[in-house]
Amino acid sequence: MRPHSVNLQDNSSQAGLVKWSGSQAEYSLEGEFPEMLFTISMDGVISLNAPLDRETQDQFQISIVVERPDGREIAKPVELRVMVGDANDNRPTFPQAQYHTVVKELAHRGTEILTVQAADNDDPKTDNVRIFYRLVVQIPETPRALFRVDRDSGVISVQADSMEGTAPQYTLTITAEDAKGLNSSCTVVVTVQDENNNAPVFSQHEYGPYHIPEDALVGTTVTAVVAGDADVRGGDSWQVNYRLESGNEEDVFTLAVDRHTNEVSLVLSKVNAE
Ligand SMILES: [Ca+2]
Ligand SMILES: [Ca+2]
Ligand SMILES: [Ca+2]
Ligand SMILES: [Ca+2]
Repeated sequence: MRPHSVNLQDNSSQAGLVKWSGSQAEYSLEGEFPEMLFTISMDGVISLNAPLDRETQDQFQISIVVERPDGREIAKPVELRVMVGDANDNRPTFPQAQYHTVVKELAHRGTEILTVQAADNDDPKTDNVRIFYRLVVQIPETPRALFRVDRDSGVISVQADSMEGTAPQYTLTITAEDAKGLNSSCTVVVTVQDENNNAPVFSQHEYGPYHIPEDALVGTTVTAVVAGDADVRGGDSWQVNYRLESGNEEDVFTLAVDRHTNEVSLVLSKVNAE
């Protein structure tokens, strides 16, 4: 015999399902379900006594056993299949509350920096798990719209033409929303990685003249100058290397660089042995 089929709604506890039209019979239910979830009355009315959860169990096979008061079977048990339809009772959630990623300063528009993916436990065959991503907050706010998130894929990419001159770090809030409006969010911390896009520049084309006393000792500093570099102070792209290009054929001078300030000293390294 084909089982009877009943459709119930996820997350609800509507009652009064089936009435067995029998006479002088005792009813009982058998099957794999939590005790007392389904009960059958003396009239043969099957009741649901607690909310169903499709995400725990999406169908039940129940046998309705009908017996005479003296225990003799009236008929073969009736098979009842209860199907639980999905309700949108799960919001999409991200596996992590916070993500960290890096974007290079010279990254161009469209560069992908991270993909976020939320999961939704509702029925995959329904819109209850159809997820849309949105970037809702960028801190700091300016320059505006540096990044975007693809609505369907969760791919976060650079929206600006250039990241030059931006803040060193941005915090983005991304939401995932299912087609029925349940949502949650995560934050993405984006660190902008400096690149070497600024050459060191001397503030003057020419320094001096400087006068060195005849009796100056080896180690005397003649002068100290600095070439400014607009890359991030202290980073590799900011460190300046100097060399004496000409005029020091006799090795009279050496250079000493202060790594903390980029300042270079011209130091007397040889004195004239008369
Ligand atoms: Ca559900
Ligand atoms: Ca959902
Ligand atoms: Ca730079
Ligand atoms: Ca530089």
